[in-house]
Amino acid sequence: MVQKIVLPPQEGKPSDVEEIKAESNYLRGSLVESMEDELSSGISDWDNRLMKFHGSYLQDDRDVRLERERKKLEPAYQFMVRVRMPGGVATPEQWLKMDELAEKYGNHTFKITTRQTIQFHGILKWNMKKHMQELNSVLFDTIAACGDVNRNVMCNANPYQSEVHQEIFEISSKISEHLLPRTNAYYEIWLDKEKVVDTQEEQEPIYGSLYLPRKFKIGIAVPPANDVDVFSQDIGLIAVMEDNELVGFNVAIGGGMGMTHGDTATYPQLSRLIGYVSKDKIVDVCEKIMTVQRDYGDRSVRKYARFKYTVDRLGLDTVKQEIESRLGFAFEEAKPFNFEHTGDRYGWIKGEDGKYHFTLFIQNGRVKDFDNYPLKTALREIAQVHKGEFRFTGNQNVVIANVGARTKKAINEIIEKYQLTESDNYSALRRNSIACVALPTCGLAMAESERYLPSLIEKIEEILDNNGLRDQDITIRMSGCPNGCSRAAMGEIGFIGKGPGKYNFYLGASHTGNRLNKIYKENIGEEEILSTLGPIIEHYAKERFDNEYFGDFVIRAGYVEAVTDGRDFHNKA
Ligand code: SRM
Ligand code: SF4
Repeated sequence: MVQKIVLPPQEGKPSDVEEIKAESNYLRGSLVESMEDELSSGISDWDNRLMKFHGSYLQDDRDVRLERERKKLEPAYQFMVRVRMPGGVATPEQWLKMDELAEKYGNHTFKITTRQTIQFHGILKWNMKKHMQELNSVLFDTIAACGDVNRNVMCNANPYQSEVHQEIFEISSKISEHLLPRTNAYYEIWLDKEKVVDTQEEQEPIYGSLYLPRKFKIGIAVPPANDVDVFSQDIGLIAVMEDNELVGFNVAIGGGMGMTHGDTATYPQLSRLIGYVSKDKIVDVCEKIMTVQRDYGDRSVRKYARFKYTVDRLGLDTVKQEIESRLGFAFEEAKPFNFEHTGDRYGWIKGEDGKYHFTLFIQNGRVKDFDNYPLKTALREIAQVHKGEFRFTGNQNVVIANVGARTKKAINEIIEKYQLTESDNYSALRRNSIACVALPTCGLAMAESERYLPSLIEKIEEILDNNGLRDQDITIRMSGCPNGCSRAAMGEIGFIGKGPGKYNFYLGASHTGNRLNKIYKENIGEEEILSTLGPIIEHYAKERFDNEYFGDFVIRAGYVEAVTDGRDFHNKA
């Protein structure tokens, strides 16, 4: 029986972003004029807010910010562009275009993100339109890759369950398409498509003219792999299989990682199960859940506007009832499932269909030609012979997927030529590491992340080696600020930037992604990180149970308390 309920109205004056959206004429604003303005390489704050809905941010190179300020120059403005890529799949042709665009307009690198897509950095305003158009020439767009809308839908990148992966991928694309904004603005501004004459007639049937109160994220996991961190999503879908066939999904709602230092009313949260639905209903289920957030999310204070706070404010049961009432049916009881890991499995694997798949570790997702490691060149050569596809993982890695036996030989030669399997020698800790972009491009970074984590891991590796733990899988994640783009609150070891060279240090998330970590030490630098972590790792080496993960051990040994509800994240023991 579906119950009708009446939710309380929202309070508070709408935030300035609500005003920008309302007056944007369905995300157009004055973006055309701003992009054509030759007086500045930047755009107004107002337009930058709208730019996000088009998958791009105005940034500046923070490495030269002070120097330019001293010289009374405007910041070194440049744009970041994020591709919309539901399920994280690109053809070799698309890869080659991205490789080319990074050279032509970007900073000669691109970044595989924690949501299975690609980001370009360093694009100058004058090149933005060409960049967008060339992306479009290989059927990529950037619509809704950022902004107060549903973002890139993640899906499991599991290479061996080929048929299920294909179906899950198709479902993630369907959800993404269904929840795309309908405005023509993107096509007019970037692709020179004909202008809609009467925009009043243009409708956003799902979003309305104010879109959502905040960003919204959906991810689909296929047990036993939780490589999309399903409990960190606004909607986490867990595939349910019967006799190796997908039958439906367990649905979890209200996860999210962001918080603000010093404000305990903000916290990372895990999504919580509300039940099971058959697969034919899943697109509708996602739409109805999202519309509850559209109608009841906080549009007044943006830091309290994510769906997780709506769920916690109204109560899980109330929100579930409201969703059921909009759907017109009730969820079935959630089905049993079991996750084993959040990380990727590297190297070659043969799929059910006889095709081969190679998962390559890409440190922090950065694709570039490093000194003595020409990774970008190697992947370009692979794309030139590859006939399958590239799949990006939520751990910032890439799967060279669907390779036939003959092409496997050619790809293997390239792998060997460029020693791409060198990462086989890395510690399991490094192979389970994620770092967000942070400096120099991220305007919100308080500390380094991507540029620092590899060297910190090198030092932790010495401790691991001394304790015989080089091959022990431990997840480690670093974010340059509390927004948590690396999902740092779900790392068995987590670091969240506090200031230059300083981090809050967290311990105790689960290896399978169903528990948050908890602060162990605040605002510490490298020396203290190592002197604190060293004895804990030593203790773990000596006293762990068979197959006990590090995250579980630190809880059993009393270093931190287990956090299974984000509202306990800040509680002191
Ligand atoms: Fe993120 C904002 C990078 C995944 C939570 N994120 C940003 C911005 C755009 C900074 C800004 O607003 O000015 C960063 C751009 C940096 C740069 O220079 O490129 C940024 N986020 C990233 C990426 C590229 C990190 C990475 O290294 O992979 C990831 C892109 C994902 C994608 O392809 O869509 C990325 N961001 C995440 C995740 C992880 C996830 O979604 O699974 C989270 C935590 C999950 C969540 O949303 O709760 C995340 N990003 C945030 C937040 C905090 C949101 C909140 O609830 O408070 C912000 C800030 C904001 O929205 O105000 C943010
Ligand atoms: Fe930037 Fe913070 Fe996200 Fe890192 S976690 S990319 S520093 S917003």
